[in-house]
Amino acid sequence: TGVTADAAAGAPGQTDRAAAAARLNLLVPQPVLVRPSATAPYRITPATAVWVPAGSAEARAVGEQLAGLLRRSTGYPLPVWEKPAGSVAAIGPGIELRLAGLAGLGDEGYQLDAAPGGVVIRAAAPAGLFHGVQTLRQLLPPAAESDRRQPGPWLVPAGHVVDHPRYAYRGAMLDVARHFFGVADVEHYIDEISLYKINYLLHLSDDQGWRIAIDGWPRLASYGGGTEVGGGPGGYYTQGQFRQLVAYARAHFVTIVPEIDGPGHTNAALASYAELNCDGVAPPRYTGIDVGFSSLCVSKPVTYTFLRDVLDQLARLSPGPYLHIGGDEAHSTRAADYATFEGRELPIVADTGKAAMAWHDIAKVNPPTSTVLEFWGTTGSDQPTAAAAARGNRVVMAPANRAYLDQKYDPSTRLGLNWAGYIEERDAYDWDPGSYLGGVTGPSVLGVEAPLWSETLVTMANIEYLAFPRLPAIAELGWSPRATHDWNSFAERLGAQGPMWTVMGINFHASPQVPWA
Ligand code: TNX
Repeated sequence: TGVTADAAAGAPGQTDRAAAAARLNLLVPQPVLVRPSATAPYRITPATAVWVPAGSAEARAVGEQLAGLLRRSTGYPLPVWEKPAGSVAAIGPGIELRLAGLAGLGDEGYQLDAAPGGVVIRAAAPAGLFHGVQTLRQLLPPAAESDRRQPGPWLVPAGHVVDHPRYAYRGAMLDVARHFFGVADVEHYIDEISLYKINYLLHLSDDQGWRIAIDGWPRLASYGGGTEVGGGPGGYYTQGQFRQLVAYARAHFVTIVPEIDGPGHTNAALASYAELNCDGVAPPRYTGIDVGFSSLCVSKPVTYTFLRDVLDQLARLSPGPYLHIGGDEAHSTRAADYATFEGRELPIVADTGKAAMAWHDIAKVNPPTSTVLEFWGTTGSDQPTAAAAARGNRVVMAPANRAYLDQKYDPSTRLGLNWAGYIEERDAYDWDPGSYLGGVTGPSVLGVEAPLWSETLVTMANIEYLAFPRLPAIAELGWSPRATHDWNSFAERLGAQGPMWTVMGINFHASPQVPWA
């Protein structure tokens, strides 16, 4: 009996059950522990409810997201009900999200149990419930992700999953400066990255565009935001729109880390305000793809007034712990000036109450140990970064020849650049953020990031083509225990994501290295 015949008969058959059981071993990122059980699967039916703990608006919102998603494809009512506080009795039939302390799983960890009577996801905090729900989405048939009613049956394989992240920081920087992407696109990307338990995002300014309205400096957005690579119209977020993005990210347990790059990568700001230039002359706006030609004026007091205004406002708009201040490729700033500049900017960040994040170029000025360094190099050694790690700075690993989503897969890839090399799926997966960089191991590693620079990207489909399937590889490096690292296992589990991406309309690169289901 095939899937269609089973579904038509109304009862799940052997094929559906076997497919469900298989899905338990096809998760990305691989959980810490997966134990299948021999019992029948749980079947979502018209009687299924989603239960949430009383008194947590955040947990309730996670339940509403799940119910909303599954109502579209199942056509079932899937009401969201609060479970009375203190009640321990089994309830059902349903999917229960339960807030409960679980030793050693942290705020992002969760435990998922599926049995014929229902599914329970337990976590210490709403973030863990959210991540557990992402796992549940992969346990259901791909058709569950459809926005139209599908036949089912909706089987969740019986089993036990215990899970928590290897690293706290799992980023997916999106460059909205080289080409501007509006709120709807960024929200769509948040949907896609959060399915893989990515939790940090966003690059907001560069030579080609300034993308956030700043009170007191209106020309940054209105003029500096008014173009992009290739000369298109560009755009920017009002502070209201930025708040909307922050809230949307937060509802997906993603933290926005706004990046305002400096002293280089600043032509859009320099073009907007003549006084920011040492010679007092504003350069024209820039729509090419060179790097390293612009610099804020290190000696002028107005430079720091400008930075304080920008960073103060961004700090108030962003609830996360970090402000990213760039610091990369300052080829037009003399070394002594670079040190002076960072020596003035880092205390401004500290005054906002946030910790600074910066590209690892900043390691050479001995930033305070609270500064998180983002490593974008392509070799396994960098003396200043290793020295900073030895002093106590933490490092996010984004080696360009492994983690840069903007690099081409191979010479035939039409989008992207190739200065760091070609990155096929296995290159993106087969490295260890915990030992890649000499002297930066163990607790020095805060996590990973998969930057997506947008020099060549114009549409959401362009973004998806470079991010999928490499983003899930970096997500797994950031989440899964090192002991589970195995290319063959990953390739098979990744291949099983294909049908779901097709249902979701994700324009992915069908890497020839992956056995697509
Ligand atoms: C280098 S690596 C950059 C970006 C470019 C990218 C293109 C780094 C911190 N800066 O400005 O967009 O290469 O791949």
